[in-house]
Formats: sequence, structure tokens, C-alpha cells
Amino acid sequence: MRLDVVTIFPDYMAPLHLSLVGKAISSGLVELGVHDLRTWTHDRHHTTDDTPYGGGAGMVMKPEPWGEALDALRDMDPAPMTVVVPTPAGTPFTQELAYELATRDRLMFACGRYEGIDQRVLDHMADEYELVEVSLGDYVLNGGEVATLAIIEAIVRLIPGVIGNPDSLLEESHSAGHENLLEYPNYTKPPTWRGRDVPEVLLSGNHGVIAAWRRERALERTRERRPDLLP
Ligand code: 6GU
Repeated sequence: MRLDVVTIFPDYMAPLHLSLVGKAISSGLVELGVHDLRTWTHDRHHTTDDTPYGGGAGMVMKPEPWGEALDALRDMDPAPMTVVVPTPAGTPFTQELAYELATRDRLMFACGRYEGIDQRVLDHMADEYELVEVSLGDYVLNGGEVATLAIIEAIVRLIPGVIGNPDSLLEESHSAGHENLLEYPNYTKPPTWRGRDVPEVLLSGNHGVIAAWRRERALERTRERRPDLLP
């Protein structure tokens, strides 16, 4: 899979070279390009924003640099490109969408700042590419960069070969085969820590009883924290 990120803060993407995503890049499973949007400006101040038509607070990202960025990335690689735009006005980013995007050959992440990108750029993206506008939740970040880090991590860990033991994907919260419950609590050694014991049942060796206990804890936790996930 090839990933391209366009941003006015390319340094924000440095953590992608760490840990699991970093390994996916160094092993060649993922190719990453990080691009400064200002590459595609032509004025002395490398301007990427301007005041909004119709008035109002804040600035809007100008269309021309984005148009040139899209053309340049398209010409770098012939594979059809899916464009992901992180925005609080997007559709919710879910595990299901992460699985779907993990099947794409080529993703481009367009990081907006300020009040967003001129709508004509998004209309152009929708016409020329596959466009996905996604939100991480009901709160506002200063720009798409931090959201892009989260979305890339969620996608890359689902690419076959990236995670050593793929069974670990089956048991986690929000995974498909998991009837959409939050994950049960986990414990490891020692059996007693600061006066707190590991639940007895987990030491029993009875796998049927352990599975039933874990499902009960998962249900309890989901009812408490995320009742919206239950049927
Ligand atoms: Cl995806 N982007 C931005 N800028 N803010 C957000 C978000 C995304 N999701 C929640 N807030």
C-alpha cells in the first residue's frame, strides 16, 4: 500500500516511523510519502490560506495549492487514489471503514488547517478520485494532522503481515466477529498486586468458564460505557 500525506506541518508525521507503522514502512509493506503543501505555492510567502467569501471568522485553505498537489501525486503513481480528508464535519471513522480502506492500493491524506479547505477542492476530489471525509468524534482538533496519524495507525495494523499474530485482531473491541462489544478486562502476573487479586476464575484453567466470564464483563462494560453499541 502507498500512503501520501499532504500537510503544512510535515513534521507532525514523524511518529509514523516508530513502532508498528514504522516497521511496516521499513519492511516495504507500506510506502509513505509526506509532502509540504507549500511546495505547490508560488508567492514569496508560500500562502496557503485566505479570508472566507461571505465573511466570518478564520481563514480558508486556498484551492490552487491543493489542485497542484493532487495533480502531482496522481502523476507520481498510476494506481487509483482514495483521498481521505479528516474533518469534524466528516462521517464517523469506524473499524469497519478502517478494514475497507486497508484493502486500497493507494491512499492520500489531505490535512486541512484553519476553518477547512475551499469546498471546490472537495468537489474536485469527489469527481476525480474516491473521496472519504471522516471524523474521529464529536470534538474539534486544530487540523487534520493528529487525526491522520490515528487513521493511518488504525488502517496499517489491518494490512496482512503487519501484525505478527493476526488472531489478536479477532478479540479486540469493535472487531467484526466480536458482536460489537467492548473488550473484557485483561490481567497478567503477579496474581496479587498492591492487595488486588486477579479474578479467581482466570486461574481456574477452565476455558469454558473463562470465556463465559469474559463475555459477561464485556457486556457489563458495554452497557455502562457504550449502550449505543448494544442491539
Ligand atoms: Cl478527523 N479532524 C479534525 N480537524 N478535527 C476533528 C476530527 C478530524 N475528528 C474530530 N475532530
